[in-house]
Amino acid sequence: MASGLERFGAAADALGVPVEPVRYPQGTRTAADAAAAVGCDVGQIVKSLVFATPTKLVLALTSGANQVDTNRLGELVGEQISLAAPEAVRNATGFAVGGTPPFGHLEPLPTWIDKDLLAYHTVWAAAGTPDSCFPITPTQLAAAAEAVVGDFAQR
Ligand code: 5CA
Repeated sequence: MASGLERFGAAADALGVPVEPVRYPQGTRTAADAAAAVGCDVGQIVKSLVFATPTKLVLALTSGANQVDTNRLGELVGEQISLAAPEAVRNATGFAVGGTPPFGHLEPLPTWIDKDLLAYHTVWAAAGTPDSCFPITPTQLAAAAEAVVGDFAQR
């Protein structure tokens, strides 16, 4: 069984998105862990958060500095949302919570991206494992994830 890192690399290749993941033995399971490992602002870390509606799963690429306002994101999605169960995340994306990458999933999910991420030159997202991240420009990230830009953070 290929590791999450290998599977994400293959999925990114298949999408034609060049990625250069970096492994951090100290771990990158949370946004704070990832920011400490990478040495960047926590706001530059991309949290790939899967939410469930009554009918589907959706993905919210959220700045590590922000919490999702589920009412605001639900309005954008057009349905009520709640955080998906870890099993649902793994089944839909092929990756575990803590290492879920922002694209390259088993099934493409309707995706929104936090507008605050667009303020950075470079952001860092999980590369398929809880000890890896890769850098990408927010514009490239939005394109690769086919994400809609939205304002859904708690203010
Ligand atoms: N590797 C880091 C930085 S890229 C990372 O994946 N961060 S994350 O925020 O996208 O993933 C951790 C997130 O997983 C948490 O913010 C939380 O929303 C979610 N999570 C943690 N535990 C659970 C759980 N039991 N059920 C559903 N989601 C969970």
